[in-house]
Amino acid sequence: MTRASAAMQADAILLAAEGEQAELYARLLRARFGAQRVRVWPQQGEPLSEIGYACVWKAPHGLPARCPNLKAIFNLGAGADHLLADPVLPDVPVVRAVHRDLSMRVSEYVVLHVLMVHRRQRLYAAQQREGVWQAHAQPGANEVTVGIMGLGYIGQHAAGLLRALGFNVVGWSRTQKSVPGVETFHGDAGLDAFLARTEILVCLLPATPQTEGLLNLALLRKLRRDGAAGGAFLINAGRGRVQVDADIVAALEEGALAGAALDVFPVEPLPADSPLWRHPRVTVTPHNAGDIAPEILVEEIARQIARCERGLPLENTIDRTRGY
Ligand code: NDP
Ligand code: OXD
Repeated sequence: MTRASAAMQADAILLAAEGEQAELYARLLRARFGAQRVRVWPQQGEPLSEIGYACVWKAPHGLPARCPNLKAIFNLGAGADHLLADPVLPDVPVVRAVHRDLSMRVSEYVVLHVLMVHRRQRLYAAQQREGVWQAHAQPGANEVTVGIMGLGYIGQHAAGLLRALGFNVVGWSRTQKSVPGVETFHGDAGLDAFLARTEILVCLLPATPQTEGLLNLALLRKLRRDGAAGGAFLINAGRGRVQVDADIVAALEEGALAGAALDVFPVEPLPADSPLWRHPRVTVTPHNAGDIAPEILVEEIARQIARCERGLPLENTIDRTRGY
């Protein structure tokens, strides 16, 4: 068999996923494609030359390179930073998770924490613990500005929901974007103006060499503190490597930040000795702002494999030069 025909015939699917959903993915893939066609890491056995497609989430680096006839890699999430860090990643299309279901779930997290800030929920919870009945002035959502960093698929979805609740929404992206009802800024040149307008900063950026460490003390000091929100707040549901944990703590201590809700961290799980765990104005969640429903993603993968087999280009592929 020639190399080209071996590649054509390779249609087995490798699943290499970390986490509690790995077994569910294995069941769903077997049900959708047939047990014969699905190999589950680390029991996949050899030869890997039969593998045409790999479905991965935090898989060991080097594994895709062992599949000589790979046609595409499906990342089981939106952010592909772990996969792209594989130094020997084969030069095949990498498809990431893009679906309204995922955007909705991450947007729920964003809206939840924007409203927690806006409705002073931390203050009322403290009052309840003390049996204190006291109302505080409540501004309208239209008096508060939420700034979204990352106006991609998820950022634009969250922006639409926040607009529907009446918030002023501004957004920042790498390239110029036009989003209905949202004042947009882009690039280094637009960053300071975006920050000066923003009271509640929502980060929905991918981790790339350009975004690494962006949420540092110098940046947090540029947020608007004297608006109706009563201070500046940070919500990060993008990637942990975009933030500098020690700088967030410093910003909280000096008053540049009034509070933070963090779903992602440079080191996950968040180390037990991190001061963020116990900080009274920080909410920590275990990187679960949004996972796409595996049933939906497996159907998406099936749709894309069918495209690939008809010779059509794959959708939602990562641009490796941009890094997302
Ligand atoms: P997209 O790729 O659709 O959007 C990324 C956005 O970030 C784009 O607007 C892009 O700008 C912008 N961006 C990238 N680099 C820069 C930069 N250097 N400067 C300014 N803006 C930049 O991604 P999604 O919206 O689908 O997802 C966003 C991220 O959310 C994912 O990468 C993932 O890391 C994270 N995520 C986290 C989850 C969680 O559970 N916490 C769940 C799902 C996703 P431009 O529009 O110009 O390209
Ligand atoms: C993702 C995630 O990128 O869950 O999808 O973090």
